[in-house]
Amino acid sequence: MFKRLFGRGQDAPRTEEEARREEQQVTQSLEKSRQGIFGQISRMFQTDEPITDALWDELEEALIQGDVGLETTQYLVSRTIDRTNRYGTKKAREARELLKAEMVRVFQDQVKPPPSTTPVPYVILVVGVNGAGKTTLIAKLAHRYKNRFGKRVLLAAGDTFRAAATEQLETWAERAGVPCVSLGQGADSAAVVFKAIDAALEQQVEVLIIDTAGRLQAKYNLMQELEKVRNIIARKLPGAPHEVLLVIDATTGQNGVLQAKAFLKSAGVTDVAVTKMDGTAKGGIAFAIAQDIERPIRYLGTGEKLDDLALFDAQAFVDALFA
Ligand SMILES: Nc1nc2c(ncn2[C@@H]2O[C@H](COP(=O)(O)OP(=O)(O)O)[C@@H](O)[C@H]2O)c(=O)[nH]1
Ligand SMILES: [Mg+2]
Repeated sequence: MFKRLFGRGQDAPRTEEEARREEQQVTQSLEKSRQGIFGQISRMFQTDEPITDALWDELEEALIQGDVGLETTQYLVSRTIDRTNRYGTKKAREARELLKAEMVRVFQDQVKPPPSTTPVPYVILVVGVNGAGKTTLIAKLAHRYKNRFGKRVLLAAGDTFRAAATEQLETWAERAGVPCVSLGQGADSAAVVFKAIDAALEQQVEVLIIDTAGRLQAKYNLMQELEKVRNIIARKLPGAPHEVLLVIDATTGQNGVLQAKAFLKSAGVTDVAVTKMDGTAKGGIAFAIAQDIERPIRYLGTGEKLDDLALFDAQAFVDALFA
């Protein structure tokens, strides 16, 4: 199960032990979801009761309550009904695995094949609204690349808008033991990126991770700025950024997904990270994200510490919801 990773970049290889540890983190972070709606769904499909229309209605209602979203819910329910009809499934218990398989498929529809080579420096641009968890995720990624894979990592404090944003990244960089390029608050974020790429080339950095601003009050300008930053990166380093990671806070629900959609075009999003899974009972938001954003979910944030990061594995995620 752990071999089927969405690995792009240099973070793909995991030992069995690492995979197991991350699976435990995910299972723990979904505790609230299991106590809520998903536990209820799991129990609905644990009985030997015959399958009835009422069961499907109940499932539909529960999935919507679990923040799976209307469209994805209807898709999941109708596909599961089709399968049970096709296989002549009679008992609720027997439909459980069929439902889970359809849930896994929602995520796998977005999987892309990994590239054959990894560029150096591998540039990751991290985008998302304020408070989504960008800076924390960058610290976790830096920690992961450096300490688990021994990569030379550099951070760039591209969120020059918010007071203390650069200091926050610098503090995290120190904790993760990686250098950080910063020009302070109010600096031109393009200048930060320029300097960071020069430094990356000079110091033979393998992974450059760039933080960005996320203020939505001036949405139009933010998108313009992200586009500008992306163009500057591309001009300085053809082919970069190699990964544009959109960070979405799971606790913001459907509204958060809607906000996140604004980034797709301007930022050229390639992948998604879902943070604060540990802080919500509505883990179902991940399905809505996969279907609405139409990008693979690469990471789950499972807490506030450097280690609280898991590679997203569709099967492990669904198993954890039903555990
Ligand atoms: N519980 C929990 N909190 C998180 C997670 N990721 C980030 N946070 C918290 O969310 C808040 C905002 O994070 P930050 O990285 O500053 O967001 P940014 O504005 O997008 O850079 C901070 O208090 C973080 O500690 C997570 O996976 N779980
Ligand atoms: Mg930040």
